[in-house]
Amino acid sequence: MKNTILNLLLVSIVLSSYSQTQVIAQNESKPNIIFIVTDDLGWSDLGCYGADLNETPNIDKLAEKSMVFTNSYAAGSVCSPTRASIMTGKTPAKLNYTVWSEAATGNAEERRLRGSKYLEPLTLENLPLEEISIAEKLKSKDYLTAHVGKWHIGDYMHFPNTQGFDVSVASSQRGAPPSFFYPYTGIVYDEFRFVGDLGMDADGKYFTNREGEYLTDRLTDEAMKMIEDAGSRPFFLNLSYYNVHVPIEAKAEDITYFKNKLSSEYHHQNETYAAMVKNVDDNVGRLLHKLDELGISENTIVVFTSDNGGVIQKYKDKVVTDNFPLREGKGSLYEGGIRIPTMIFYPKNPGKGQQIDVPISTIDYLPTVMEIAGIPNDLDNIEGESFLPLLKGEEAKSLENRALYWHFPHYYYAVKPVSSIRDGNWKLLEYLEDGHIELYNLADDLEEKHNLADTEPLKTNELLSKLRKWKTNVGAKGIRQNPNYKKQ
Ligand SMILES: [Ca+2]
Repeated sequence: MKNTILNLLLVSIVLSSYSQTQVIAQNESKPNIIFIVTDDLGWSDLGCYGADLNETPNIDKLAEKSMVFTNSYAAGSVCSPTRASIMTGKTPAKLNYTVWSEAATGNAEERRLRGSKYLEPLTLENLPLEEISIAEKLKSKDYLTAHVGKWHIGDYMHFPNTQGFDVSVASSQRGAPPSFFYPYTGIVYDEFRFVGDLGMDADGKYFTNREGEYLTDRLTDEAMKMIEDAGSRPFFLNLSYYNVHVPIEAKAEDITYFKNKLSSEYHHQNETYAAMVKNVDDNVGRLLHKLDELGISENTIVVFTSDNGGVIQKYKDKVVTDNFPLREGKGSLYEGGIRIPTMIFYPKNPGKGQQIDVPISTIDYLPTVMEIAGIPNDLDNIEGESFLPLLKGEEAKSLENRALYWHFPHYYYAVKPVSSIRDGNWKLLEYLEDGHIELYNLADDLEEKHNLADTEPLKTNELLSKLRKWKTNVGAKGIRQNPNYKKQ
């Protein structure tokens, strides 16, 4: 017995003199958690998801040791709603945060003035302070909580520090930087925009020589600094890249590389966008390398995902991306707008790149992370469900059997106000202007080409009834006739 105690003492002395960080970081009950949330990255934008022009060797390598989700959904089809769902475990409809912040209240007023036939509901532009966030929950377990990058769910009075983040760098109320190059300032829509905190180095010096610096490189630098500074504390890092949202801007040498690679055979035809994707990949590589260097990779969960589907409109006369084989893109409730690439490295049960086909949603992150960190789920009004069993390689019948819901009572390019449900392989969309219904079977029609609403009336009624019941339960706001509308 004495020998055993002596040995333990010796081991602890050796370990503590070797590296305290390493010893405590290996506390498996509190693994570090990193979310890498890209912006507008489409379902087929990564090499491991079938991209042709784009190249993502580092992310593909991460996929090889991760679980790769083939039916991962954003709870919203645009930025802010999904981001709010990640933070709270609630759907955008329940939060009444169904459109991006800038469009939330102003757009409804604008439509009223324009005399459109239907008015969008008034929705939130700030995540209410009383909402309980994933960071608040982890902070209660003594995690260091850090947000780096795009926030887009609130103004300065609703920044990450109001939602449980100890550290917040480069946050922005707006959805996109004016430029991806230093100093990240400029006029957009007649408004002066900037990305906070990046004009000053950590040593307190302003405007050092950062000419040509690219935003995503800088965010990764800041994230790596945070990881180093975390020392012995377990950390939650919400690394929220502004890539690959517009403005479509990348480094000249990367653009040249993809311009030379372009082929008319490819689905993807935008060399600058491919260069932006490459930059994300480079930075994921750097970040993972840093985890290896610090010896904490084996105790760090890494989630890589996006916030909505890829943009299929043009930016500066060039189509941004293509979500093949999925229909449509950002804003839409067809698969191209909501199905997103997602991989998770869970060190206790590392994957081998295997595909998980069970649908998951961004509403599931809060309960999943709480379960991982051993935090009792006392939140009775969230809608997400922990998918930890899937990470452990176990069955999850309740996830397989549940339905997922979306509600977008707004206009976005060709997208009209619409609600949707996915139940098993069935997917139904209800368009709110004229009430028309579409029903698809994703098992053999992933492209959503064959509307079965007329030929499958029983299934249509079943899903429609579920969808409407859900909308009533969560208090989803609809569109309404504009009393001031005058037919031209
Ligand atoms: Ca987005």
